[in-house]
Amino acid sequence: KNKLGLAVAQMGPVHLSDSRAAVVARLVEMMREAKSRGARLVVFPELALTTFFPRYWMSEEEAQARFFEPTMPNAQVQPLFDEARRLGIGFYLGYAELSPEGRPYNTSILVDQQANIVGRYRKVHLPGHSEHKPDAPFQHLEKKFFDVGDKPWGVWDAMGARIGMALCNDRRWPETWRVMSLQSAEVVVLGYNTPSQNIHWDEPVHLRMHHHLITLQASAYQNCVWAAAAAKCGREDGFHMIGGSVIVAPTGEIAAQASTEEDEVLCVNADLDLAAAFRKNVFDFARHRRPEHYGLIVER
Ligand code: ING
Repeated sequence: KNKLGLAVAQMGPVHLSDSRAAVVARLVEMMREAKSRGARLVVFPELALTTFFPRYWMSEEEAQARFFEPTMPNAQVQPLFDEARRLGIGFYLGYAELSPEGRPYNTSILVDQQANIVGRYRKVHLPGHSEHKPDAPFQHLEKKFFDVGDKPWGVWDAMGARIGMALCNDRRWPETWRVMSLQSAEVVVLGYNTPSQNIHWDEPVHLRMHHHLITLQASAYQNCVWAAAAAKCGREDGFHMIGGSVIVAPTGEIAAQASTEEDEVLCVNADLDLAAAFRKNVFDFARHRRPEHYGLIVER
């Protein structure tokens, strides 16, 4: 059996007053629990090292000075890399990246069981706005603080599986998933920070969780992949974000789901062969896809 011990480490709130050292200690604690429960890969959230700072108006210079990582790894996160190597467990980590060229990205990395960075992804779908909305209860300034990613979604051979990475809003777009399943991804891992309140219209709060779950379940099924999604959630300095971290099977069924809005580890012994039946029949891309009729999707 082709099995992958797959864990999601959901994070509770990270407040403005929380140091990176305190945050990394929480990540190390959850990495240990994931390992003890048989995980070979643990998924941490988007922007895991800091509070969700795009909710605050500030200059790009201030944001970069306070919330971005100029190098990865660095002194603050080194304990996480050291623990990963000691335990022999791989991980996905979301953080705010200052690239070597000095460009700001909302980034995730895939780190293998020897603590080598084997993959890097820079968020393509940046939600929110770039102008100040002084009347809004909070901002969502990803379009101000981050550049659009410079590469499409990739898939890497690591931890004995073909692993694709995405970030938060990406999960709402079918193209994200198809680009990875066309590269034969077996597992898609992603972190998210999803405010429960919509600042644009009075959206019923239950819809946040509903859309989050149907998106992951449909996408996992339609692309024959395991999906592992890690929230950073709860009230960060009073601003609420949804939990609902999940591991979804290629059947579209939820295999594990968080029940708190705090630090919580989910772990599933994912059978990677489960997707084979769907790839061989319903979603045999070679036999059934008709790209000659899909052109509109990539037009502007
Ligand atoms: N957060 C939210 C997300 O896509 C959002 C923003 C929520 C956009 C709901 C549209 C609807 O989950 C991030 N960080 O992308």
